Amino acid sequence: MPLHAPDNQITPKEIYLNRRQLVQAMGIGTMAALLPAGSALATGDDDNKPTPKENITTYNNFYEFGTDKGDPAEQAQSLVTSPWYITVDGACDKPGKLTLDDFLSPHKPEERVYRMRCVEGWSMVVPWLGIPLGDILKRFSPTSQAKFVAFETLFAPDQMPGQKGNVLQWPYREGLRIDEAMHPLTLLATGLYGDKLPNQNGAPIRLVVPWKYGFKGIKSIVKITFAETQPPTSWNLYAPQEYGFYSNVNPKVDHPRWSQATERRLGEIFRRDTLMFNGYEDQVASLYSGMDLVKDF
Ligand SMILES: Nc1nc2c(c(=O)[nH]1)N[C@H]1C(S)=C(S)[C@@H](COP(=O)(O)O)O[C@H]1N2
Ligand SMILES: [Mo]
Repeated sequence: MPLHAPDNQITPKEIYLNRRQLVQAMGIGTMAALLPAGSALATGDDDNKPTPKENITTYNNFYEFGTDKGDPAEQAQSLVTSPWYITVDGACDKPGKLTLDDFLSPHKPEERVYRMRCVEGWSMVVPWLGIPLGDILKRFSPTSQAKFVAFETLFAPDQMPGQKGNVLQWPYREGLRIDEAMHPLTLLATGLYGDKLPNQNGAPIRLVVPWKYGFKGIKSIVKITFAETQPPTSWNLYAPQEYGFYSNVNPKVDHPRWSQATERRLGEIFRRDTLMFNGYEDQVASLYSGMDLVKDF
């Protein structure tokens, strides 16, 4: 079965917790809203209401710990997150190998509530704790040759049982163009809901890029490289026709196996329309002016 499948799981728990939503929908005669993609119902005021922590920490993609949504919460407790080292190298004047404390000091994580959207068609609103990636990258004095930034997750099959198989090429890799990496919305997250990052969400440090599909948000990062050319990424290596390098949230560019027009918030029943750049169009569209977003998907 190919990794990543269209989201169609509404759990009995979610229906139970959302009887209000169901009753409202029945009241206006739209039981059909349960079914077709494209019939988004939930919009408006609740757009940025944080998703319950329970959903954020039990419905995960972290294939190093298994391919089922519940696997990371169960299995990632074996990940040793302290001590933790991050190597920063490549096209920069001050490369270094740092501990997490070195990395974060003197920066202080701040709270940022972001909408997040998985390519599978589920979404959530996460109160992250994080530091703008650009603030951290500047400390390493990238040179004018640094056109991209490449990231790698820990490779440790003894701690990450999924790495004993080869569903993806390990270590997990991701990349951004340098202007995307420097954009003030882009974070290195160290926590959520005011607490440190749970292992299943990518402890101790992971990338958060809210206008891109979730898989760009590489977890448990151990290496950051300033690159002169576009770096290889795990999902693009796995299925280049399904996952481009940019992977901007775009309801008009369908995944070859399913529509990207709508999404379902974790903890909710009804689907909502997906917005261009996940609703961050005003902030990020200028990064892509002049690009063909169908070709560079
Ligand atoms: N190392 C690593 N990072 C990863 C993944 C992964 O499998 N391994 N999955 C990605 C995908 S597909 C998504 S949708 C998000 C999910 O993040 P969350 O579980 O914190 O919601 O993590 C991304 N980062
Ligand atoms: Mo995803």
